[in-house]
Amino acid sequence: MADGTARSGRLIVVSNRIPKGDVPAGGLVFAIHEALSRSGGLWIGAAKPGTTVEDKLTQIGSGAYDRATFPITKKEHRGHYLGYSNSVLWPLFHHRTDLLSLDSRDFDAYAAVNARVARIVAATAEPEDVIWIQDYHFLMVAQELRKLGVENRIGLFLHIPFPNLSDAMAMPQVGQIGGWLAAHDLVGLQTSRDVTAAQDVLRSDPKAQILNNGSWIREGRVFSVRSFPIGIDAENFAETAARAPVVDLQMAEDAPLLLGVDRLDYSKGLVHRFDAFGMYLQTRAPRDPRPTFLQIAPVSREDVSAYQDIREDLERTAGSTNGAHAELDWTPIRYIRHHVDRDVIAGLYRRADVALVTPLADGMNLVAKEYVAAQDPEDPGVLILSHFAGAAEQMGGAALMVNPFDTRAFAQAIDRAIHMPLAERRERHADLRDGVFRQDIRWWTESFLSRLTQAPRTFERGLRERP
Ligand code: ADQ
Repeated sequence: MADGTARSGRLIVVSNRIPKGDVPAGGLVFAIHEALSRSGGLWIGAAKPGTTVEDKLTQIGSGAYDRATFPITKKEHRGHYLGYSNSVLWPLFHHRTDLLSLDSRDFDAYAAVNARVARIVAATAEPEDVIWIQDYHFLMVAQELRKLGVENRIGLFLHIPFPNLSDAMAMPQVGQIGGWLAAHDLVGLQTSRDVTAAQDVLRSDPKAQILNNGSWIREGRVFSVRSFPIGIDAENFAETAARAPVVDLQMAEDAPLLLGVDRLDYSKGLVHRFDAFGMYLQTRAPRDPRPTFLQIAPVSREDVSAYQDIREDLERTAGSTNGAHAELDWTPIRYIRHHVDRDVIAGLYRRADVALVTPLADGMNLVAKEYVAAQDPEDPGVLILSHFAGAAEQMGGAALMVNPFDTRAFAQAIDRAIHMPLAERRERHADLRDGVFRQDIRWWTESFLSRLTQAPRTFERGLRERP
């Protein structure tokens, strides 16, 4: 195998999103594309919601690997994607139980879609194929596959945080989580904090037991829960940033640029970030060059009401901060809601003096890593990072860490970042860059897949050993 993992079968990846045409660089979709390009195999994702469904894949691409979609109805999309995935699991896994919207019909749709995906995978998988399920949309697929008698190696990677036990208890299906996890051979999480949370949930499951080697056993099935912090294609991103088009931001030469790049999501802490910047503006030395904070945040999941609320909150905050501080020739906050091309973003990262990556909860946050990769090592900018980003576990030693809820301290961190001497910037950046380049996307894929392919087949042994 080109990636050094001992696999004789194909790699089958299941994810909700699947690119219909060219694969956009960056993010999860790109990571999957990278993994499959090197190993070959099959990528299965959701088709555009329609009216009728059959247990059948539609091929949408071939080459180094095949791409195919499974069908889903509009009604299922509402229940599975907008409902259970994004109005139950997403808020709950991001500590926002206040935003839960429970409806048993949504869970029924979630279970039905997961069962269909499992039937389709079962029909196509050969015994040696390795199945890799991505994210919270498909937590039940492995369990359904096991019910169908599929004994292939199955891995799950959860891109978002794992909920702590008290948050998990807000979901009616909390008692099923152990069974969902145990159907995999390997469950990958972003951080060791997530692994601890998962272990707490498993400890509350009377059927699950931890083994001496740290693996778990549940109803005769052995599985492991480990952290595999996702990375980026750092080399490629650094190159893109270095030759990115220069955008004329119409700013004074010495004016600092602060940058935020996020999907518009309540987990990203955008209102808290705007508030902290507002407080910084109130307290900054009047003789300092006037800073610009550019926030790029395209809307996402607009059909979910919590997302409409955050958009209104954000626009109100930006408006009032600008109203209080703007001058005829200066708008402190520039807020862009539409999509910006990736190479333009890479150029902005390189140009930015400070990046604000300050989520209230985040599985990892790739923007933190992209920003570091994009910097000029000779004159790097400063990463302000929230303790609540998964990235904090790897980058917390060298980034400027903030608690986004503590507005005053956050504002002080902005001031410190803007005035940080070159020697300190270089030292912090060298440390961050080393990690981002070492633990990149290839490292992530290989660590997960080699661990999965070596997972002990204890279930089979267990069966054979039975009298
Ligand atoms: P996301 O919540 O989508 O991902 P993130 O890790 O920041 O969050 O990845 C977003 C990606 O989209 C980055 O590559 C970024 O450059 C890009 N992006 C963001 N805003 C953009 C914009 N306006 N225009 C163009 N591109 C933009 C989920 C989890 C994260 C986890 C990832 C990967 O929520 O915690 O890091 O999966 O596992």
